[in-house]
Amino acid sequence: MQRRHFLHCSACASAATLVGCGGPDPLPIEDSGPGLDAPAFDAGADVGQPDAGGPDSGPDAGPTCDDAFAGGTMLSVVPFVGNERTLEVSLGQGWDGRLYTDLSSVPEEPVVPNERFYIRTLDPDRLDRAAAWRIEVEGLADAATLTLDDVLMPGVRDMGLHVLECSGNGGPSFGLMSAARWGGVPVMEVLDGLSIDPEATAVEVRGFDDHSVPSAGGHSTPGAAWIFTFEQLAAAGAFFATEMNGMPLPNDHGAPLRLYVPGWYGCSCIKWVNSLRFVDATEPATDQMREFAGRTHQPREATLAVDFLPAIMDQSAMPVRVEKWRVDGEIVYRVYGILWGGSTPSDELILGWGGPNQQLVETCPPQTMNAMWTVWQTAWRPATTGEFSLRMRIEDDSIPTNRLDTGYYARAVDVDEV
Ligand SMILES: Nc1nc2c(c(=O)[nH]1)N[C@H]1C(S)=C(S)[C@@H](COP(=O)(O)O)O[C@H]1N2
Ligand SMILES: [Mo]
Repeated sequence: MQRRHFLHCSACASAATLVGCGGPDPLPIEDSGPGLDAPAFDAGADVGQPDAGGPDSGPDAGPTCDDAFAGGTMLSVVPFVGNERTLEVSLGQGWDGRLYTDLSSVPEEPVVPNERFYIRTLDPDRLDRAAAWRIEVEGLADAATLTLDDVLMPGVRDMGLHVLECSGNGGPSFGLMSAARWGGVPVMEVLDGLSIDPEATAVEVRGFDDHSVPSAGGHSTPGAAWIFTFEQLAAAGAFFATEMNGMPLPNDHGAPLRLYVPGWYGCSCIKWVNSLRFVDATEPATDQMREFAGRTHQPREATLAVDFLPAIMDQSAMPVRVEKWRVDGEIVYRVYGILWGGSTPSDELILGWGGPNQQLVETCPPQTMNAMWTVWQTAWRPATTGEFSLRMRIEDDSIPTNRLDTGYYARAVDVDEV
């Protein structure tokens, strides 16, 4: 297995610039771009990536991909078996309100526009938006009421590109996962402005969570709150977000203020934040932490907040789109996917499709940071027709990939022609 022309393939140029590896951002992030509505059915040398004209596509861009698809024709997109919901309209109400992002467009558009960003729990109908927003400081601290101006005092700034995944993102409904550029204020700066008692070790961040329509079957329990030690917040670079993709935070995503904890699952990223309660190590875990204990892979015996592990996303990967191509009279499948999460990420990523069948995929830019997802792709030539489960694996065994290794992110495709 060779690692050829990594960093230079055209599909990678936009992702590279988006994570800041390749000069100015060629994609205005508000622009929804051509996405899959305008697929490159007849690809020329550039394989139809929409970033032509970007800084990496000029004559000085160095060698381009020795592309397995150059001169070929894309015949179709091969649907995943047991296809996920990708409606991109909000469904349900209140706690059960959902919008599933169509992940197949991530290779063209790694930053998801606000109106397509996944939603888990819609804007609470009982939230009074006419009243001034207040954040109560409670517990082991001098009681105070913060207004948005207090919280924002040090100044809202760019907090970078980050992927968010619901811990309940899972087949067949992959799509509770998106990435955006966030703006806000680091949590630790806000805490620095408060008088916190010396015995406090952690803070419970609570959000408004009152909806008139209960969750069907009691699936979601009321009360959105997560407890973090100060060290956890500092280490993750947690921030209070007020902007998303250069726009004010949308109501469904927690306006006017949400917590964002880079690298942690979405369930810890409390929306509509209205209370900061300081606690010590005797504090029990919140209802929300218990509701999501299984999905955030907590030890069974965890009852106190301090017994909970950081709800981080281990490094994971999944195919997001499979295309069928004809190149030089031969059928070749083009598999695109994403790679994200982990604190010591590796880009040695392997696609397996049953038995001993496996090959290294091209990941670029190398996933040296865990904040944003990375796009990978590979030319896949299954030997026979039939249904195949495409399963990713990280080569380096020292990297924790428990969820990935259970087959959680495997996607099946039906190959009708080889
Ligand atoms: N107040 C409140 N915050 C919340 C939730 C909620 O139900 N209420 N859901 C959490 C869950 S489970 C997820 S995955 C993320 C989803 O954020 P998004 O809808 O902006 O994508 O918000 C989190 N914050
Ligand atoms: Mo979630």
